[in-house]
Amino acid sequence: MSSRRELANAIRALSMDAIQKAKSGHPGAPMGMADIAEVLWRDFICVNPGNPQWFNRDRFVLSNGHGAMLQYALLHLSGFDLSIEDLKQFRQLHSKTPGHPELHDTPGVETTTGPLGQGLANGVGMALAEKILAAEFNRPDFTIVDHFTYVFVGDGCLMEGISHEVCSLAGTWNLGKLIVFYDDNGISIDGQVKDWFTDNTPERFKAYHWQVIENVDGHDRAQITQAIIAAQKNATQPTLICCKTQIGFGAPNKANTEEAHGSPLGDAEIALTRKKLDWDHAPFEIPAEIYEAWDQRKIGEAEESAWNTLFAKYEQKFPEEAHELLRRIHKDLPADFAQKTAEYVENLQSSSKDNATRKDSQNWLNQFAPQLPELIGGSADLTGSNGTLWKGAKVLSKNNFDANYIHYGVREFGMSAIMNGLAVHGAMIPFGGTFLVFADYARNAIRLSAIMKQKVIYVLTHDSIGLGEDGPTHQPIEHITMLRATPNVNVWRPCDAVETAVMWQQALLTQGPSCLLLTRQNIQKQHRDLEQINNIKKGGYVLFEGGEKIDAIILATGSEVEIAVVAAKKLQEQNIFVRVVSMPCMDIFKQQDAQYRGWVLPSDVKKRVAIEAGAPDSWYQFVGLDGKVFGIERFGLSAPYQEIYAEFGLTVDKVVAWLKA
Ligand SMILES: Cc1ncc(C[n+]2csc(CCOP(=O)(O)OP(=O)(O)O)c2C)c(N)n1
Repeated sequence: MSSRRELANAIRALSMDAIQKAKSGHPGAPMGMADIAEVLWRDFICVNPGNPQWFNRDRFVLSNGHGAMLQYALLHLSGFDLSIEDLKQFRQLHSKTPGHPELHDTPGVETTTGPLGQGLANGVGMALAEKILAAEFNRPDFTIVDHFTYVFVGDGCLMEGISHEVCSLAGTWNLGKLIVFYDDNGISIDGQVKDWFTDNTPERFKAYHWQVIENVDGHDRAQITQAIIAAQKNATQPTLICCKTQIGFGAPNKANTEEAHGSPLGDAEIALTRKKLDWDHAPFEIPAEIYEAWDQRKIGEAEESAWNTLFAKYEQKFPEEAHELLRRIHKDLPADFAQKTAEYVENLQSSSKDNATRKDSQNWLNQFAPQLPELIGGSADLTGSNGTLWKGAKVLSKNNFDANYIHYGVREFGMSAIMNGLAVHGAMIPFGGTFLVFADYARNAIRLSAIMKQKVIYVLTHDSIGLGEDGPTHQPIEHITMLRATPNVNVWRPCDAVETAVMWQQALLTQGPSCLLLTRQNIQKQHRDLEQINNIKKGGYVLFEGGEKIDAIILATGSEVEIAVVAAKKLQEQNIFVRVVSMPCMDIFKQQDAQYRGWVLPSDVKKRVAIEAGAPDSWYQFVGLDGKVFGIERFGLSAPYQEIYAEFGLTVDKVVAWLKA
């Protein structure tokens, strides 16, 4: 029978050989954490390789995602659909084994990791999702939502500021089923961390109200086992298991040095490592008995089948709950969602008033959030300003997880990465608010929502100089362009209640992130017929037509649409006929067919103006080089907003003057 060290060495060998073959990668962490991974994956983790999506599986996150080969080796050895040929393709074009773990690319990978610290935040989100769903759906004798979330982190994850944001919350929320393994190897890329990372990590986590298990020898199976048992037993505190390990364990010259961190060990060192580990198999050759010992397929199948039996009984006893949970797992919106929201939009056209779009957004939530129990709202301490709380929302606290609203505190990045964790966990749709200007703080998590195509909704209010007196630090300028430049994100900037309602409807119908940019200030309601209302969801549409012929086109979004319409009306009085195109979502407009785009923006109309209180860059594709963008290319000002608009020339008179010139 293979010894457990040999089983761990299979991970080491696969990692060093795949990285050597790829001529790039990070062998140190996989080799250092192999013993921990072997104990966790063979003795504790509850997953079904035959069905990686089984809902009640334990979640595993490799937050130190550069150690990707560790996860690939684990998945391969455990029997997931990841062959030895796939491992040989590590880091190659279109392989199932990309350079860092990517959701959707590899069966068994739960979230995309690599940007350090965010996997840990995703893990907090997953553990939170488990707790919220358990509170809603579990019944006595029917703990149908009941799993652990395991996260591996390195020094890098714990140095990143986001680890503070999310671990503070995990402690506050008593996330007892979150178990984090700290790979305390004393090394990061620049060398020994003792010169840049001297926190007392155990004390730091105790201060967050975590259970901390210190001084575990990460190469000693008995100690690792004991630590996991103690972690699982503690239902009221998340656990940090601090494991002392050697980076590159087994490599005689490179272990314990930064040389093992991020480059192939090299043929000579690999040969010596084979000797030292007593591993005399050829690259990518794993003895049958080692495969057998690792194989989790039967156990996983049995675990899922036991759960299926439990769920079948649950379904009999609690048919409504079972049906509801399945609906959410399958990402189905309530059957009448599209119809009801469409009717609401039509009514709004006559019933709504001039308003701030953040208020319109809150009105929409008041109407529909109660009908969407999968929505988990929240804000980074700007609830009142963002308008994210709706009537009847249940606020989450450590004593109440039967909830759907989260006060994240002042933690924009943490909130956003936790929302990614909630979304990838499944059965929930998170949305969270902050000011648009602080999208910068959340930025890389928004990027990961986009890479992973997760339905995470960012409510970003105070979307321009229109917020007024708070001044340049609070007035977004470059943010709209930055968000639009991010692939897979729909950036909405509605101009009134009707567009705001369509925006929410579309954000919920889209499998991917949406950013909702909303005003602080009141803006004018626009008039539309039914066809125009129906065209809002196309991202851009003709809102106002000056006359039969089109002398010029003004494009605008959000608060600047009213400037465009008033300017067009003034010009109409002077027999200059201007079409106004409202473009609440440029990303979606660009996806429309050429015929529609050409109909909205006829190519023979060259005189074009765009108005948007932000960086002008994204508009030149629509106005052309001869066109004019009324935008802002400097930081804002502290003053009543009407004065700032005048100061920056974003006025009806300036637009009229340019079009007449
Ligand atoms: C946010 C972020 N910043 C920087 C990097 C680049 N990077 C990858 S690994 C690493 C060092 C991580 O050190 P540690 O967690 O101790 O990993 P180990 O050396 O133990 O493998 C850095 C800086 C990254 N992946 N993410």
